[in-house]
Amino acid sequence: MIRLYTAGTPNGRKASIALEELGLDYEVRHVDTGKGEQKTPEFLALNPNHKIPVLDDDGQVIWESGAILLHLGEQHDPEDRILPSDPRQRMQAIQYAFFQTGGIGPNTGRLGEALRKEGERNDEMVAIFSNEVGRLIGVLDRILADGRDYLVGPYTIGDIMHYPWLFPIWGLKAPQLMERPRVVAWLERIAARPAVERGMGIPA
Ligand SMILES: N[C@@H](CCC(=O)N[C@@H](CS)C(=O)NCC(=O)O)C(=O)O
Repeated sequence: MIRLYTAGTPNGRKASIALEELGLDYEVRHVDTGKGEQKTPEFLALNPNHKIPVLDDDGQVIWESGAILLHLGEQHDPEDRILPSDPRQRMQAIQYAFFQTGGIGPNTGRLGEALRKEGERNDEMVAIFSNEVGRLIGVLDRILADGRDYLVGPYTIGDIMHYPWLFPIWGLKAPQLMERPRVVAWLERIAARPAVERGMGIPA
């Protein structure tokens, strides 16, 4: 029995995309972070860091989106749909997952916060995070420059980790992204996957 505690945010969607790619049966528990449901004693018993996503896989509780995707790849992916069994490719997939959690994730998150601060918008912070997001998109562009379809070559957790964070930047047609046609083409390939479309819609 797999249960996903999630919300309609980029980190939550990484987990639902991975579950959909693997075709697993799972129950969705919507955690309303706007109402503070992630800070209830029940939720804190699952994740002391009060954040979604959390996965309960038959009693094993896992938090941190990267750890959840790695667990799903290791335990539920006999056909290498998200985590290659080839050791070199597997390590590269893990590398790109780490790269996302230390790169695009926090910097896009902080950029969003700096932009949302109405009346007290900190232009210096906006510039710092915006430049860093642009630089990281440039790194992705360099990785894709040899014509590979996905970050490792085959589609992996490394792509899944990045997509939901880049999706809103793509939607805004931000120049840092639109000036990188290789990165846009990579996002289009990911977007065309039916499991990605389903995963992005969870929770409904
Ligand atoms: N490093 C965590 C970040 C998770 C995270 O930031 N979740 C946000 C939603 S996208 C959240 O639950 N925020 C509620 C809170 O901080 O109280 C991961 O990758 O899972």
